[in-house]
Amino acid sequence: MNNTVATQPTKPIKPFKRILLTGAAGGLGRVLRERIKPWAEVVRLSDLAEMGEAGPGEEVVRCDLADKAAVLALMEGVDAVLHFGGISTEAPFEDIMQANILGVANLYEAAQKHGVQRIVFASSNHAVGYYKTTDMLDASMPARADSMYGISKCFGETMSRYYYDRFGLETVCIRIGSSFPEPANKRMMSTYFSYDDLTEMLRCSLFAPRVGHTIVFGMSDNDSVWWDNRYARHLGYKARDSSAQFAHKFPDTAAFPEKDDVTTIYQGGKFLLDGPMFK
Ligand code: NAI
Ligand code: 15L
Repeated sequence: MNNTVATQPTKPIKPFKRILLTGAAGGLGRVLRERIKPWAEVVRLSDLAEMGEAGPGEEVVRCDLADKAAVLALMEGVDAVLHFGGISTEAPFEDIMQANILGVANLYEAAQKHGVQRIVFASSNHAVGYYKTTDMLDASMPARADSMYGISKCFGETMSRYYYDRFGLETVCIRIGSSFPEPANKRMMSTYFSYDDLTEMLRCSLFAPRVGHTIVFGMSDNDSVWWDNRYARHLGYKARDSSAQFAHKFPDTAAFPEKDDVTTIYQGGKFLLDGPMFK
């Protein structure tokens, strides 16, 4: 009997051939870089900024999302995209327009042309930041952006819906709450989204058999939440972390929202006061 094959070390099967991660030089991109490797034979990392050398199983491509031809080339050979690139806070509209509006349009057109199967779009809670912290939202409720930045995320959600309806290109839009090592203030006790839970939501978004066009709120299993993910149960996401472990950092039990403080009355927090900005 020839047992040569049986004694070879088993090569793990990676479900995707090539995943593109945009925003790879950013805060979340750097966290995700290693974590997403088990899911694809090759991870193509892209950003406007420097990302360091490509490691094993990586390709590094500098690219401005606003450059249509460069984005088209970036998408060559890609079967799934984790779209984290762009401006991530309130900024002059002209800048947001380039990175987050033109950038998303370029990304979807290139993805469709190259037959990408699925995109996970890093949307934001600021698409709905003008709801109150006493409201409970679900994904069927109209967007209420709190900023130019939030409007750009609404644009991305609408763009992805259109590419699903027109071409069947699937997207999960994750309205990320606050994904940082730990909550930095009382508001984030509600919006906290641990890195492990973010990774799990990405895994679910990529591997759920069918997602169509899904909007999901990116949050951990926090004690006090403003969002109901009833329309995203098909993703199979279960949070493992909670902001409760950081409760000792905010011992002040004063009422939230605080009277006359719009940054606690509305879900978007300080974004309510940051804009609008124009150059
Ligand atoms: P970040 O600002 O640290 O990273 C964004 C990256 O996008 C940067 O490396 C930047 O160089 C790159 N970028 C900006 N303009 C670009 C362009 N024109 N072309 C190519 N790359 C460009 O932001 P972070 O925190 O890593 O967030 C990643 C994504 O997740 C962003 O889209 C952000 O809006 C979204 N998000 C993040 C949240 C969080 O809690 N960290 C909350 C909600 C949404
Ligand atoms: C976001 O959309 C931002 O990208 C991030 O920097 C945080 O401000 C986060 O929302 C938040 O609301 O805490």
